[in-house]
Amino acid sequence: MTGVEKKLGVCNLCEAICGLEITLEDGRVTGIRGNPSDPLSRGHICPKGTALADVHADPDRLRRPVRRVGDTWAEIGWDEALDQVADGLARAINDHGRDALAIYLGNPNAHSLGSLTHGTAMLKSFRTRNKFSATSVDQLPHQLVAHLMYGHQLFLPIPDIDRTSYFLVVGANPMASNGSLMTAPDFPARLRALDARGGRMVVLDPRRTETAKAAHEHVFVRPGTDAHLLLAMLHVLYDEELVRPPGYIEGLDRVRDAVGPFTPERAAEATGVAAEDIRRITRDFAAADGAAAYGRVGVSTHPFGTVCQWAIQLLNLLTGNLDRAGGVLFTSPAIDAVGAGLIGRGHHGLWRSRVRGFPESGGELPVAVLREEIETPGEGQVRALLTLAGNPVSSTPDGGGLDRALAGLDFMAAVDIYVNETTRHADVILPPTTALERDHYDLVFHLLAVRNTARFTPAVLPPEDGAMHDWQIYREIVRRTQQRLDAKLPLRKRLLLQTRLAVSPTRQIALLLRRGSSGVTLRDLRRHPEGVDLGPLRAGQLPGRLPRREKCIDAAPDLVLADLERLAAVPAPEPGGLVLIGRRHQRDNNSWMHNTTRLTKGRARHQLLMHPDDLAERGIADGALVEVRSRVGSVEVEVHATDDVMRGVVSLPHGYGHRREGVRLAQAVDLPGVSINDLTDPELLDVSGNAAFNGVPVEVRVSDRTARTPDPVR
Ligand SMILES: Nc1nc2c(c(=O)[nH]1)N[C@H]1C(S)=C(S)[C@@H](COP(=O)(O)OP(=O)(O)OC[C@H]3O[C@@H](n4cnc5c(=O)[nH]c(N)nc54)[C@H](O)[C@@H]3O)O[C@H]1N2
Ligand SMILES: Nc1nc2c(c(=O)[nH]1)N[C@H]1C(S)=C(S)[C@@H](COP(=O)(O)OP(=O)(O)OC[C@H]3O[C@@H](n4cnc5c(=O)[nH]c(N)nc54)[C@H](O)[C@@H]3O)O[C@H]1N2
Ligand code: SF4
Ligand SMILES: [Mo]
Repeated sequence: MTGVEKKLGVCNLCEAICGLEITLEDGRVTGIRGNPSDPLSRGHICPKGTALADVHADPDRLRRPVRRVGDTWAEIGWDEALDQVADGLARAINDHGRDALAIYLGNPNAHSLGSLTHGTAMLKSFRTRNKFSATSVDQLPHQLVAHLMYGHQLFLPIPDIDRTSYFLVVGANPMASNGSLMTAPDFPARLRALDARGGRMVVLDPRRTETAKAAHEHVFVRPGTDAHLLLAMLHVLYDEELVRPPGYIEGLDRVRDAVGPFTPERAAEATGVAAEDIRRITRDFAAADGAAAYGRVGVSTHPFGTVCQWAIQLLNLLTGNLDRAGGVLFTSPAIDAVGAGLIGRGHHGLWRSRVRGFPESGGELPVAVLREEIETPGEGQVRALLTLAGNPVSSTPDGGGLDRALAGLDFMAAVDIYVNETTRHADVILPPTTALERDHYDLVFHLLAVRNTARFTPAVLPPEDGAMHDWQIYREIVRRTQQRLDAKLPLRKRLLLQTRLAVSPTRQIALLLRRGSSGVTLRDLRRHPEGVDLGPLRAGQLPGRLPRREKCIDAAPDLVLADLERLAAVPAPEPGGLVLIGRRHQRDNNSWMHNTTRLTKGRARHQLLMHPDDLAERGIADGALVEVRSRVGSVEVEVHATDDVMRGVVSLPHGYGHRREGVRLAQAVDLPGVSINDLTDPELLDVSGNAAFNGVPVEVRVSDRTARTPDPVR
């Protein structure tokens, strides 16, 4: 059969969840564009969305399970592969106990329906304390703060950017990232609308980013010091009597006392932001008719991420902007994973990591401790690892150290589609189908979106012959591992689990929609594959919707207040020192998708960005090959002079550095660039356990090796 056909699809690469219109010719994808009738994304698409076709067609992508044989890989059948995985996992557990198995979940799990419905069940079945995920190199502080203040780790207020008149952005670059914990497809259009209605966007960032350039005001802030600035803003609110909190809040006396010592003058010293600017921004924020403060990766992967996210919540709360149109609001998704209890409320400190004694948060340990749990002998040592859509060698602090540790595991399995920096250590890799081949409903990102919508997208392409979906793989791993365990789950639990795993993700969505209060059914969504509009975010829902049993917000969690002492004790930065921050680019996607020319062509963007005066001071020429050294390691990379970074700050993109032995990503290994996480430090953690990637002390000097011809930049 031949012919041209158009189908509606969805992009699952970032949190913007754009609706797509996909052209198929003879079953091959020949075109992808944004779907203008999607009520949320309204036709938006970015270059990565178009590259979804390349993932599907990628010759590097694994299509059959593979087993490592020495330095090479052999394709094997599913049955054999799944048995080998179950053998390896069960052996570790039977011989050394449940905690001998560690699991790491990467970012794409949040973007796959099957992983959300079936992955969680699989994890529970292993009952290991060594559970890790990208959460602890990303948004853990948000979850901990939401858990402590509101009573649920994912009860997160979303900036109402379509109605706000003052958008304060701290450490986020939505012009490149398309928004995070704020699903906001076509951020540029939303920003133009804000501007047209006379609103302002103010950005606090150590780099003059794409977002900073589009803002009404950009203020440089020294990396890692934002907590001082945000606390000083709270201080000003009290000092100038601008506080007007709602009635359903407790602990405000303690907040006022706690922020007392954090004056704008003290903040100016720490952050480099003038005290008068801090006062002015605070006054403007408090006076605005609908203001939203928003902080993301820049103040999450941060030494005081939890304090920062708490202070941002309080900025919104104390100025009356929580639960108010134009402020920050809670979504009302058709499937309310929070309200319905699909996701647990969260907890902290129920157990601790074996070696460093770091508390768990929400059932996970900080991935920064994974390496020592593998390398330190003794009862409870990690012997086997299962990674699910994750690349911790590239994504976690001291990835280079973890890389070496993985080589010492008894057994490793990966559910992944590539042989990359991490999965090259696996004994077996199980590759699931990819985005275009599976049904999708966004359980996570509707929950975090700036507008209430619902959309179900049936698979655009049939699975390739003999392929398995991730949820089918998980189901089989559970079944086969349980069979082999000496200490199986109790029969009742096992039956319950099997019943749950037997129901397909799509069927689960149908049931969950029926349980929700939107009135939308799966049939409705099948009839409207472009998506259904459920209206703008709603104001005035509190305190009724608060998950906390007291129906009251805790403004002063002990854990956060105690961390202010740690903040107060931080010594002043070394004069003339350099600190490292990361960055994202519109055409990069974390640590993968570097093997498509569609995204990598054009000017190089892997360089270390450094201020011209900092270069001059060290006698380094623009374009030189430099050595960047931290406590943990060193890398060599070309430097690019730019005053887009503040003095004392250098920046490397995250997700680069594919030239490791055995990586099978044909184009990516030729891409210049190094891994920033060969420099980041697992000792630098927020109180939540989140990695503090921002503000890592480094030294930069000319490399001993002769510089290669510098790549042209931007
Ligand atoms: N220094 C520094 N480090 C960072 C960050 C930073 O800003 N700076 N950012 C952090 C953040 S926010 C995040 S989210 C993490 C991400 O860290 P990770 O989640 O560990 O890494 P990703 O790069 O998202 O890797 C995704 C993996 O999933 C595989 N994959 C892709 N699609 C599929 C699929 O459909 N199914 C399966 N099974 N596998 C698939 C890819 O091959 C790859 O191995 O990195 C963090 N690390
Ligand atoms: N194109 C593209 N889009 C993506 C991704 C991608 O890899 N590429 N990844 C997706 C993922 S997993 C995530 S989590 C989101 C992240 O989404 P964002 O948080 O919007 O993205 P980042 O570019 O990491 O923005 C962090 C900003 O914080 C700044 N910063 C660094 N240190 C500090 C500091 O100490 N203080 C302050 N105030 N700012 C600081 C950085 O300069 C940067 O501009 O993006 C998602 N979208
Ligand atoms: S902004 Fe780009 S990567 Fe993100 S969902 Fe839309 S098309 Fe995909
Ligand atoms: Mo992320």
